[in-house]
Amino acid sequence: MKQRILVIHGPNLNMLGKREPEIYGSLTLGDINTKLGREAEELGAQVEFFQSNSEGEIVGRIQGAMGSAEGILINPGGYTHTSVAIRDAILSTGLPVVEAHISNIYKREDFRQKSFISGVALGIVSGFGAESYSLGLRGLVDYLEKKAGS
Ligand code: CA2
Repeated sequence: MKQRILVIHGPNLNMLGKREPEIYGSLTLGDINTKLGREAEELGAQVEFFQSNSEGEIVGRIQGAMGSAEGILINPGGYTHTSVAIRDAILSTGLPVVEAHISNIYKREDFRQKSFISGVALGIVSGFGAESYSLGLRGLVDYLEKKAGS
């Protein structure tokens, strides 16, 4: 069975490639999604994309993933460091979640060094630029395939 992965991009990630390329690189969100789509196909998986600047919409989409996705790859953006609601939504679905960050949040400002999401994530990838998403996707699909085969 094809593993269905929901990819969620949090607030401001729609600005990728347009501002702050020294921190977040030059690829746009569209470029990253196209790359992930190709990689998912190579892995025999299927991806669906969602971006929102609104915490409530992200919570809603996570809840909506129950029954329509086997796993979630999420870059919660700034909500990483503030959102009990996104953490609770992840827990409520019971779906495996991989947290991805373009930058290495642990070598940035103190306030970025706390993630509300990591403690409920299957794993996290941080600091590899757009490649963090690709690495996260591979890890998640690998986990789901092993689980399905066991
Ligand atoms: O490194 C990451 O992926 C972050 O999740 C990105 C968030 C930041 O708040 C987290 O601490 C780490 C910010 C996303 C903002 O993206 C922009 C992209 C281009 C221009 C401006 C913002």
